[in-house]
Amino acid sequence: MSIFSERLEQLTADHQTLINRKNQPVKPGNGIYTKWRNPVITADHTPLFWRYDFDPVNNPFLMERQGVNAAFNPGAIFFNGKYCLIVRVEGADRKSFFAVAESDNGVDNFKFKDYPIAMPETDRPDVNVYDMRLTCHEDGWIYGVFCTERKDPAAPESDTSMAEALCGIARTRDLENWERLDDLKTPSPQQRNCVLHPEFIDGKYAFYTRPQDGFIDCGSGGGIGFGLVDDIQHAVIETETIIDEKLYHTIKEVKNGAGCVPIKTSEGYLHIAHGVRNCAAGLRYVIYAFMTELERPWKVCHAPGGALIVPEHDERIGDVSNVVFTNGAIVNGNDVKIYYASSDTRCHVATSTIEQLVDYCKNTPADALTTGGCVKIRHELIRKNLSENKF
Ligand code: M1P
Repeated sequence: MSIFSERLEQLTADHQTLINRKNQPVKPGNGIYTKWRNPVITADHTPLFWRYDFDPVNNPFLMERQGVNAAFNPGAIFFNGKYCLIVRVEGADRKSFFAVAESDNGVDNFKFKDYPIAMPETDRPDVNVYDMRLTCHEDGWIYGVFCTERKDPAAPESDTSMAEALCGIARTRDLENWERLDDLKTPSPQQRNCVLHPEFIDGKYAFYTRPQDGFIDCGSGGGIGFGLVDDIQHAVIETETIIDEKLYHTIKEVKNGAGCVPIKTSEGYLHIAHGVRNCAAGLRYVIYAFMTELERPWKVCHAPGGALIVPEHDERIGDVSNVVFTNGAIVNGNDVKIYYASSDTRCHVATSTIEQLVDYCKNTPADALTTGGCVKIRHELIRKNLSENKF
């Protein structure tokens, strides 16, 4: 058997095994959500025909010609009866692109469509695009709001790393054909982690934003912002208000950013976001939740302290270690599937219900912001449990 044939057989068998592998919930979990054992998507899930040239004459060693480095930070939507993830696929060349992967049950057997999305560009070509949030808007379109990154035009010639992040906007009706709209303009020089609210507010489009002064450091950006837009084709936010600020000695001490599209519940909008703090090992990204009022989705009404999801076990390691990040969730009836990525490398799912997540938001104590305050709250819980003779 030739090297080519032998490798082809093995690669195909391994890929089939991976795609068809059944997933399992990790029990008992924490009662808030259930993590699932296997990542739902990894770089290895991308089709072999994206990576290998299958011509034995041109490629006798069946080498990988166009490697895929990572598959992470998926936007999510339930579309045509399928759980669809629009995954940030990162090539070996560091450039990310979007690609749709579908599953019947949302927890395993995700399969990529044959072609990645060829996202149309504006007059300023994107150097990199990533982290799409998908909003089914009441205007009838599906919007994809994502980060578009280009070299900072203000960068001195010697600086080959200064970048500019802005919010790109595109819309579709079928997840295949996309119409690119103008990038969002805001008072801030840079934007990342923008999310389009699914409903009009006072007849306007509403965005959650994350103003930032620099590409990495959000500086005076302050936290998750909110602003209104008249014309989605030429979107401009004149006034940006911080609705969930970064805070000293919390899980969002350095920065935070909106995650999935807010989930409407009878008790308010449920937001699942990310918070970042600094430590000797570098930045640590965790996922947290909060709720805003139904009538005023910019007003926080429940803010449980601490993190909802943290990187654990293998999740802690990857290209950018110690990171969990979410930009997509799918709601089906009461069931919620939270898609999150670990360490900028792979995608996972955690399953929960609206009931559980609302309970979590309403009944988890807020961060007391001091050790004394936190111990007091914990004492109350212990006293209650012991006095009721539960143990
Ligand atoms: O590397 C961790 C994350 O960093 C960025 O998030 P933020 O804008 O809050 O710093 C994003 O680039 C995200 O893609 C990445 O996962």
